[in-house]
Amino acid sequence: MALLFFYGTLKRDGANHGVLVDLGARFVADATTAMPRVLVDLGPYPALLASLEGATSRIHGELFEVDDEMLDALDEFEGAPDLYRRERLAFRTADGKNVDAFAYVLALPPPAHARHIADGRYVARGVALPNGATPEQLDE
Ligand code: PCA
Repeated sequence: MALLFFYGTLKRDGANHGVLVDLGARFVADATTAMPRVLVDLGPYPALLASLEGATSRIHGELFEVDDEMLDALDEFEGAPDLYRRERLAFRTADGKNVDAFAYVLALPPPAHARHIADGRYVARGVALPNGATPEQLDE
């Protein structure tokens, strides 16, 4: 089993949550990144940046457990490794446990139109992407 943290359109109220449902992912807990990080809105979906520069807040999201065999399908949906790359980071669950999990971090420099989400919470649903995320969706 693999533990993954979702902060964007794959969350339970997100436009692409059906992808997790179809893969049989199991909700584990609400959680935040252990450290402040930078979350930006790219338009169709948000992204956690690799750089810590300008980090103001921990990022809020949800931990899910999936079978290891499902990781390839998730990577493909997220356009990994070109658009996002799956990285192991530290998280804290809502009930105070420290855990490591994978999260999708933007693999590209953020586009100029990226908007900082200073409170670390992506509340939009985002855009449903039946064929997954690609770098081309970020051109504006
Ligand atoms: N999907 C992944 C990364 C960004 C997005 O919209 C997620 O929900 O964590």
